[in-house]
Amino acid sequence: MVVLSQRATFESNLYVNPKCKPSPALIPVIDLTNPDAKTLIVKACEEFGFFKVINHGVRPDLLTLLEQEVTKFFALHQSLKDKAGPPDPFGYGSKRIGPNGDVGSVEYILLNANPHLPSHNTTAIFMQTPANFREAVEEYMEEMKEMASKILEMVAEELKIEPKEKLSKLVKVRESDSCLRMNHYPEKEQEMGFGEHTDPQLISVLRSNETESLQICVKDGSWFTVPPDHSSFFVSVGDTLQVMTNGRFKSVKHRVITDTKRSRLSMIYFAGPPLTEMIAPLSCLVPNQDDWLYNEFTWSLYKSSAYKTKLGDHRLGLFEKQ
Ligand code: GA4
Repeated sequence: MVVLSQRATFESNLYVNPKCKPSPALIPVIDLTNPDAKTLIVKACEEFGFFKVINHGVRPDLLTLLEQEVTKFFALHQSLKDKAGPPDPFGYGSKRIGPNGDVGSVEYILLNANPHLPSHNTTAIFMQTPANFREAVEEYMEEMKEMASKILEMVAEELKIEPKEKLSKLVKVRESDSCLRMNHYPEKEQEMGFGEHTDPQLISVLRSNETESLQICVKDGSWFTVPPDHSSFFVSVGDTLQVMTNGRFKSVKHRVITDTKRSRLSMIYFAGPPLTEMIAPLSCLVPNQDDWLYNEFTWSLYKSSAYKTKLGDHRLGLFEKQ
């Protein structure tokens, strides 16, 4: 099944590009219960680095509860929210994105999704929120971990990666370095909410309300608006999976533009490997190291290098083989 999406009328600098002809992009829709899902996922990762997931099995009441609680949090007085910031990188942040001067029309909460780390759930932000919010966040993180692992397992099966848990276990293990981001973009004349970037992790699982704000960049460099779908999830390929597949999958460039009609709420789970994990093209996919497009690195090194970059930088550049 495919969905027709709209060509974005805005380029990164927010000026209308008169050369943009309206031509539709096709965003693959993957039904997780479809026996062909793994083949379709791999095709989507190769063509777009992006797809939509339906029949995901996540309880709608959990999603509603979480959304209500997050909405309540963002509705608090600014001085209260600021007590949970500035982000380091976890915590509450407003307008500033990352440590290197990027700004956007957004406020957010970034949480560590590893329940085994001492900092987990003890951050100021968490201690100030009601217990049912904290429980919903915990449960949501578990659901997202499950979904991300399931998708990675399907990828491994389709690509005949042995053992088939090779990718999924990076997310499932106790040491997995994943995080959860909740973003609130105020309703506004079209402005950059979150500038163009790729995600550094393996894959990201996104859910949002019905705002026409998310845009992805396709192979020919043109931007398309992703038609929103409140009941589905959207999955994007991150830099780490691009490296492990030696560029067969591409991490998708994306950005968020504020919606003129309503504010946008989004939640993204970034599925990352353990900090000590060595990232390199998988030898079962690319047996000859001479064919590797990237030098190997630990996730910890890539992450610290990523945090020294600006949002729109080509982060993998430093790790590409000459
Ligand atoms: C992009 C993906 C995730 O939102 C994030 C972001 C992180 C941050 O907001 O602190 C970064 C950005 C993201 C990549 C480059 C650096 C780090 C902001 C920034 C300028 C949480 C992540 O892991 O990388």
